[in-house]
Amino acid sequence: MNQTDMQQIVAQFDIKGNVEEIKPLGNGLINTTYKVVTAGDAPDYVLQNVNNAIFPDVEMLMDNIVAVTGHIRKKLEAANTYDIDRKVLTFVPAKDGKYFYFDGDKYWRVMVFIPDTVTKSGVTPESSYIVGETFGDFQAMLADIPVKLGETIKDFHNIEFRLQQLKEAVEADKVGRLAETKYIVDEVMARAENMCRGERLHREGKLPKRVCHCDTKVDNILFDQNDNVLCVIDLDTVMPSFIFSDYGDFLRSAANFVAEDCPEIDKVGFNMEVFKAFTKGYLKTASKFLTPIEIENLPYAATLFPYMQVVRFYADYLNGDTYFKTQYPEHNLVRTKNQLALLESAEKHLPEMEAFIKEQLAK
Ligand code: GN1
Ligand code: MG
Repeated sequence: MNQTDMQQIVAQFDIKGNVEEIKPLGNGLINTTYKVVTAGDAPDYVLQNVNNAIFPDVEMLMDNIVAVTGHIRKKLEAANTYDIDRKVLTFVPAKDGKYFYFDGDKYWRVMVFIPDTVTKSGVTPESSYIVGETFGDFQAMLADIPVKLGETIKDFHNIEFRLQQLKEAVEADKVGRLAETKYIVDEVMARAENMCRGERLHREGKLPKRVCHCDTKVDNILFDQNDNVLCVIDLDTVMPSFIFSDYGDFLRSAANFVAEDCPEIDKVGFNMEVFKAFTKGYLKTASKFLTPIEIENLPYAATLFPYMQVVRFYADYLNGDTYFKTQYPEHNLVRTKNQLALLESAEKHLPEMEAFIKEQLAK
């Protein structure tokens, strides 16, 4: 797409100032992002093309995001917070009042660019503590949002649904990969009943769904230049889920000693230092609204997400790699084995996790 086409898209939105330049920004894997530089004192903007193949209902997605950012803004205003425009994202409506513009092919949205920020990837115990605190606070601010959000990806973190998808993949065995890897099915099935605990508790009315971020990584936080947290970004997967989503998925990605696709499976392991720091930060901000059942099941959540990723990666492997991008034929199998090893390691640490959480709450 050339500058003139992009300028025309930006012109559909209610922005201030004259556009000088539109250039690529960041390196997201799902959406495509640009920075819109304006002349003089007007703010700069972020223009984003929302991946409609992954997010089928962009209108619902933007309704969610506008509700969530609006609610957070009100909370920050009520608390007399300083510098609010740097602590929550601000989306700009299109000229027709909608928060997106469809050009006949792609969906676009615009938000105000927050200057002088830093993003990080990778974690240390210190950054895990901050991320725990930040996501706990994010959930706490949204605990009383008055609207019901939509599910931007239906059944995204529903393990019963993910197991059903795996069963279908096993039955179809589309590309003949089952025979050699069948032990993985046994590993999955042996744990299935226990892992569906969250869905069961929900049906029994004992476990609520709350607004969760559902992609909790340190990369999804903006920091200022002095390492203070400004705000949570990448809100496309914000939707109703068990709080386990944010707690468990962060640990899955951050508390592994190696990357999720590291083929040296003997190096995989659950890092209790990261677990402790993250949990400490999370409980600091989240324990005020969590129920006893939610707290009691945090260690379960730390095992649920490696388990869910085993189920999703393995199903994709059996289906012939149609969902997750792969760089070589066995990539999804390597990821599956890696996450299975992480699951086993986390399971061994369950008693230690439980003891740590009790100790924190007693303080
Ligand atoms: C995908 O795109 P990324 O890496 O943020 C996936 C997550 C998985 C993750 C595993 C929309 O997230 O659910 O946990 O890969 N996102 C979607 O690497 O399916
Ligand atoms: Mg993401």
